[in-house]
Amino acid sequence: LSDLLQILKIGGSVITDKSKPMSVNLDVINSIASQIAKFKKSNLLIVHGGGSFGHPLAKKYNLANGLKSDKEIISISKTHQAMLDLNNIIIKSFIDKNIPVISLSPIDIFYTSNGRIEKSFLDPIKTSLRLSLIPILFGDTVYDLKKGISILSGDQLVTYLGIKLKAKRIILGTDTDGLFTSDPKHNHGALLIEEIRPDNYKEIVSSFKYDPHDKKIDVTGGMLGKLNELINAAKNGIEIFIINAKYKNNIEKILNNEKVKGTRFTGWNT
Ligand code: IP8
Repeated sequence: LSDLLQILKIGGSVITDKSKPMSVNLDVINSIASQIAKFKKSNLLIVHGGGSFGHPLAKKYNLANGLKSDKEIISISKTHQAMLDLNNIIIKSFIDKNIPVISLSPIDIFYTSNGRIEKSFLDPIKTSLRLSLIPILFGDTVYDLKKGISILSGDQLVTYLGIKLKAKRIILGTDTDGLFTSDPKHNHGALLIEEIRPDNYKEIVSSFKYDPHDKKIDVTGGMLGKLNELINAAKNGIEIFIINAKYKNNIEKILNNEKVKGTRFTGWNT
């Protein structure tokens, strides 16, 4: 069962409008739901990002760096609730299309230590998958053994779950056509990196720099953070794709193993 598991992450910039706090791209959410509704096999797990729901609040209260004073306790409630609100919109859209999803909150499942997952209780995820439900998790506020509170990104989640649940593939649906040599939205000379393999990944990682545009509202590390998480999963033999989830039927195609423009990590064992 588990060797066929596919994990799909839907980026916050796909499903929300990052320029406006608390705004969703409902057309995109509904389109992704319709595409997933056509995917008839089970063994799918979905994670979504925070976009304009989680990130502005997490940044305002600096939650990724822990809790500074007891007065800020309410910021945890607000940030987690913002993620539940976004999750609820997605869950509703999926259930409207008859997709058997189940929402699971990471704050109930994971503890981090200095921002990295330290403990987890995966039974609810495993049981959901066994019943052919599609668990939907999200980037979330989580309790941290060292800092009190932290932000667990969807990217860390998918790589951790990919490795623990022995997923076959991880698919990252983003708002660009894959991983580029620089940000294609701000640099016309940016080139698509088509394949990441054992012989070229080190060179690619070291050529990457923090992108100031990306960092502005994204508290969990932007593209470089994403890349480092993914290399970790690729080294465990998981095949990974970064594709544009806003483009037509890309999600449907990739789930069905059809070719889609994007970046592919071949998956290898070191
Ligand atoms: O967008 C972050 O999740 P991400 C979630 O996957 C919050 O990094 C609460 C900011």
